[in-house]
Amino acid sequence: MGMKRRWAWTTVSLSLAAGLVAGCGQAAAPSQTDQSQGNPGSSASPTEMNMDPGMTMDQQFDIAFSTDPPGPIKANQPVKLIEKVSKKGTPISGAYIKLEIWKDGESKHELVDVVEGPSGTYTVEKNFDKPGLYHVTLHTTALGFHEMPTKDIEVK
Ligand SMILES: [Cu+2]
Repeated sequence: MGMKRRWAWTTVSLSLAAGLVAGCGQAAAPSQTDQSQGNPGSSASPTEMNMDPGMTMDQQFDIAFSTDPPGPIKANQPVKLIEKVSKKGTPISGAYIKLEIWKDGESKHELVDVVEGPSGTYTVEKNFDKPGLYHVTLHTTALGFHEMPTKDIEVK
């Protein structure tokens, strides 16, 4: 009896964790991703992963990304990363956003919080310590949907 309950609880926990990873795949640390791929228990239902070919990737809201200064961005100088979230021109406040930042070719990914300002604007000040190409994935949850476009930043 007690054994059964424990198993049931474990199953629920696992499926919850799997759901989180599936919803935001790129946010998972590389080591975690490797583990779940090698784990025979994590056979996430394949039907969910299949994209219906007739289904267009309709964007539920719009994301604009810019930097201040606009560029060129120099290493070891603070730069503001600015994300604007809107739908049909109307700013969206209260979005949940994490920026995932990594240098091209490097496995270390950094998750950064943003600060919400007026008019659907979300910013974070960042200091890139080395020149090179960086990628920024804008993990954005708003209106019950998740969008995660990736932008490139060239640091001189
Ligand atoms: Cu995401």
